[in-house]
Amino acid sequence: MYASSIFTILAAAVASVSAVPTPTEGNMLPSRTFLTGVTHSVVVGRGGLHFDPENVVAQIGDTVEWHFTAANHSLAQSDFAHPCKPLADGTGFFAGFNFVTAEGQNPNVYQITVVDNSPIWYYCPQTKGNHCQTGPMLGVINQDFSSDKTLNNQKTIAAGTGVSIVPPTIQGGKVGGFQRANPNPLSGF
Ligand SMILES: [Cu+2]
Repeated sequence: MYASSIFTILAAAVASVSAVPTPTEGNMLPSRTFLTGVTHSVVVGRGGLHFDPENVVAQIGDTVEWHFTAANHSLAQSDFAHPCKPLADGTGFFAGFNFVTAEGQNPNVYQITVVDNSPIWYYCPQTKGNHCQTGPMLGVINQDFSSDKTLNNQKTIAAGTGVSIVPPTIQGGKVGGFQRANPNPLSGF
């Protein structure tokens, strides 16, 4: 009688536990698209001729923000196949060479807003030292990871492009007139 009661209690307990929904069966959240407003910081020139991180995954509505360390870097939008060359005149972004700094980081940042899920390729058009080719100083936002259009493959293309083309016009993006906190505790400034 006693043993039977225990069994009944245990059985009830097991049933109770198994009735609890488990979160390990997959993400049951409905698919949603919304503006997240997240800011992704990229350090320009950290550790040499590089963008850090050089590969950013961002949602529509997010901001990507570049912080410029010492030296005279910039960034300009390109496409995968032409890594050290701007998009056609009037399209894409070019930050200009307005972020030179002797030490630390420039007080201004450059920002763009992600408006769709297409990959955004960009490079540093500094021709003194051929940053695009020798870094190679290349970056991408929302690379298609199922494609062979990868940043590593673009670097191979960049190596054979000769001299970078500096865009004729500063356009796209915006300059933040203030310095945010160090975006990367490992960046050394
Ligand atoms: Cu550069």
